[in-house]
Amino acid sequence: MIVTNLEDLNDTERDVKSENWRSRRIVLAREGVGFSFHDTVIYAGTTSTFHYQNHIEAVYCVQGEGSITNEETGEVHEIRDGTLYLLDGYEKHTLRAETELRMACVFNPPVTGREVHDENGVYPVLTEDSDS
Ligand code: 9YT
Repeated sequence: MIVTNLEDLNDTERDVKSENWRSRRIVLAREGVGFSFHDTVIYAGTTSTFHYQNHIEAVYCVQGEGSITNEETGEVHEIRDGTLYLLDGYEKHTLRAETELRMACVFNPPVTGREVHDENGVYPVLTEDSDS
C-alpha cells in the first residue's frame, strides 16, 4: 500500500508547474499500476489547448468554474464542481478557467512524470526505461 499527501509533493519532481497550470503527479508509471493520478490546478483567467494523442484521460472537477471546447466538433461544455470529462477519443480540447479550477486527472497509459506539453499540447509516450 502507498499512502501519500499532496503537501509532501510540493516542490518535488512530482510538482510540475507551467504558465497556466500546476500539477502534482501523485501516482506515476513507476508505481506500476497502469494509470497515473494527478491533482491539477488551472489558473483563473487562462485558456489552454491540449491534445493527448497517446493517452486516455479522465478529468474530474472538484472546484471552480470554466468550460471545455471539443476542438473537433466545436461543442462547448460548462465545467464546475462535480463535472467529469473523459477524453476517450484523443480529442483536441481547449480549457477555459473562469475561476481557478481544481481537477483530479487520471491518465492511461500512465504519465512517467517527465512529460511536458509541446507546442501542440501533446505528451509523448515515455516509458520508465526510455532516455528522453
Ligand atoms: C486538466 C488536464 O489536462 N490535466 C492534465 C494533467 C496535467 N496537465 C499534468 O499533470 O501534466
